[in-house]
Amino acid sequence: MSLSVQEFRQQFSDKLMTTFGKKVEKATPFEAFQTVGLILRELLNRKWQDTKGTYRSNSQKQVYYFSMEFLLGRLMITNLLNSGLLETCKQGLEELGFNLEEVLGQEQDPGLGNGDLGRLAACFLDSLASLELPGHGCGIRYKYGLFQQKIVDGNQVELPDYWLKNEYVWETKRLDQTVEVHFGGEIETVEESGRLTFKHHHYEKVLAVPYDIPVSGYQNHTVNTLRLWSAESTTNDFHFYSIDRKDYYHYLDYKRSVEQISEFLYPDDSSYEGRLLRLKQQYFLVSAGLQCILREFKNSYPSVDLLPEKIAIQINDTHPSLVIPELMRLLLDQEQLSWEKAWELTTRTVAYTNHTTMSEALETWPVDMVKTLLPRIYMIIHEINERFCRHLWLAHPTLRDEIKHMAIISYGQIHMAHLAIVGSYSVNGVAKLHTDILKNSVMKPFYTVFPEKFNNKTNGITHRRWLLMANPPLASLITEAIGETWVREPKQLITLLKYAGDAAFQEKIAGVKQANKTALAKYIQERTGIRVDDRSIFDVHIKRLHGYKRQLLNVFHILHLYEMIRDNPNMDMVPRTFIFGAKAAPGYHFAKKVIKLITTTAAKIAADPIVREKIRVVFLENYNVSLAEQIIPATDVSEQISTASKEASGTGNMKFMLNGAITIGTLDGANVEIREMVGPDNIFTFGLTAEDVLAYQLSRMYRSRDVYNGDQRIRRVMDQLVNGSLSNDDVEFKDIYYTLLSNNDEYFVLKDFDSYVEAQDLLEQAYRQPTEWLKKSITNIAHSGKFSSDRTISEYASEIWDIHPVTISSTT
Ligand code: 26Y
Repeated sequence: MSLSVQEFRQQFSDKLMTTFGKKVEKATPFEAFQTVGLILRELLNRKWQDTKGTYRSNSQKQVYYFSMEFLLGRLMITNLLNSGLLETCKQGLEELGFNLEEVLGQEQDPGLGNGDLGRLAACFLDSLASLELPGHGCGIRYKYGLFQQKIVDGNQVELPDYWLKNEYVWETKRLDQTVEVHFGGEIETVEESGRLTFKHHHYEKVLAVPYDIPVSGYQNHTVNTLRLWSAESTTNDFHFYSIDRKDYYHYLDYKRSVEQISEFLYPDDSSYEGRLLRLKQQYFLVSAGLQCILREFKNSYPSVDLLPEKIAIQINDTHPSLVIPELMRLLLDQEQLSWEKAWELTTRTVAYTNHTTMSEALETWPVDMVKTLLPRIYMIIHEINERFCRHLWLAHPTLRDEIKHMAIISYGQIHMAHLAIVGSYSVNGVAKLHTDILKNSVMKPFYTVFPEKFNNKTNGITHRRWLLMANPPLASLITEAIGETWVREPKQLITLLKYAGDAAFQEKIAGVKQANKTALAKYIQERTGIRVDDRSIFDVHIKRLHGYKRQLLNVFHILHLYEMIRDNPNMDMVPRTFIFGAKAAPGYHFAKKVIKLITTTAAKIAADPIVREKIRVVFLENYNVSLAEQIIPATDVSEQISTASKEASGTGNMKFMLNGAITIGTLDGANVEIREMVGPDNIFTFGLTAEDVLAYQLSRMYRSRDVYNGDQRIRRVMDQLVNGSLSNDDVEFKDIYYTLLSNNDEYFVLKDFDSYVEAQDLLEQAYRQPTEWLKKSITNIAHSGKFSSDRTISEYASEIWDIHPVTISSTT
């Protein structure tokens, strides 16, 4: 649907008047934003209807991506670009006296995710719609997203993220699609005409109300659905006006407890705690989502036997793994199928993606908790476990010693990853190395039993958001050189290789990077008051704060440079700006100390007239999707320095290379595949390999203290933590110090220090050769096509889901 600038202006002033009762001259930027949103929604609604209609009439197989997190970022720019209205809107708004950037800036980031796993889900939705694939998201509409981070006196302070305070223009409440979810109570088993039936009594009833967000594809007619569930109370079961008002007070308690369910997103990432409320959230999502899918399915198909032919359910980590027993429950108790039939349908419908091998992130729920909260679900899990263990005993006698490690229920805990593997037809890791670790070490016995289930799907990112939208000057430059097919077929970026050594093209690339750096420098100054040298190397480390991601290693390198510059103020080095952005889980003490260490180091350097000429450290608060979009286009060096084997994939690494940054990284996650693509000359790798790390963990032969004793540079750096030179409070950084020395440095920071410093030196030398550096940069961009989520999603579609593109026919 195309709209002329004239028509846009007309619609804008009409909508503004009908919605806000205002004339254009009086509208605030926020009202302008809402108004554009409403115009777009009307356009999207038509396509949305057409998409649903086409899927229905074609009896199309559809996939549902279940995830506790969707980190969408702003949607206005995506929707404008996808509808082909960006230019029209920009011009129209300008003519009306608004600035597009300012209007776009009004949109709140819906922070419905922690980090990579949630952002991956959002990239997947974009690729599904852009590839015209029938696939939808299913999640929770948290009232409060991930906390807003403020830095106060160098420390992280968390503030609530009430992202819904202004009406969210993209969502539509679908009251008519409400379903009930039941918690607690007891199960009565009765025999009815030769069949056991299970009656649920005295349960707590929760209403699940869906809010739908349209997911538009890039300049096509597809609009898929992201359905987010909100928990609401029912009023029907209470006598509000009873004489003693007892019922009314009960109602208030009940209402509070229900609304808690979709109140907030848990701010933990990679560290798991078995909290009752989180279990409630998980079941709420799963039960609401499945009931709704099944209801729609039964309206379209004669028999649930067709389920696996028509529907695939992908679970994003184990967080929604209760889909397995819940689907069993619906098929057994509601559809009256036999156990065998229900199990066959379930295990041919559900597929599981694993995102971590770290034991502290693997979910287990206490049996007692599940039994009390979800009594029927517990019975079903118990039965699945019995049958699985019996099968192992009979069919895999060589694994008899392993059974206790493979059981779904053991030592009073339910192991969700085991449940997910047993109950699904596909188990995938998110990068080659990660999948290999799953197969050969962490999930090895399961791989022996179900080799056919395991497969790899290396992650990807949507290059439309992360290049076309986040870095328009670079996108234009690429299009000028190789045409615009790369936008739909990112693999075409490879044709840029022929310009890698082209002086004129290099100069243009350098110009774009410089302009982006200047813009970021300006932004940093506005936000923090810090003036950074936009000619220095922009060295960026942005991601969640976690021990294994080793922000600490980066800080140690900075503190080492500090010492070197103090020793030799005339040291010849290229000035560098180290930029950090990271949120720490509120209860993660160590991570918060690392933030304090970064901010303290930043302050110390800023106060030192000699050192600050050469290095600067900036910590940008409240790192989120929108901030990433500002930083990544301006980055020279991408820090991807996790302890090898710990980062399943990473996706930031891909966003940086797509924007021409050079990676300094370990051979971990998708870094390994990036290196394979660009070749060892175009990436700086260092440190222990995953194999080394796993071997050290087994042999327990690593002694961090020996490294400390043997390397004077490390001693000098570490001594700064405790000798008062960083902080007057001499206990401030003691915990970090002892984690590394007394607790033996779980993440091998000291062990990798030397090779990190060496890699940083090599990198600096390379940077001094602009022609070579630009060649590397262009080579990285050229090879980034492989890391588009379009590639990832095409693989899921053909190898796991068996879904196919469908062109949406217009009914209007
Ligand atoms: C159980 C709960 C506390 C929990 C919540 C969130 C546990 C884990 C998470 C999030 C995990 C996560 O973000 N994992 C990341 O998944 C990415 C997408 O596949 C990978 O790129 C990344 O390496 C991995 O750490």
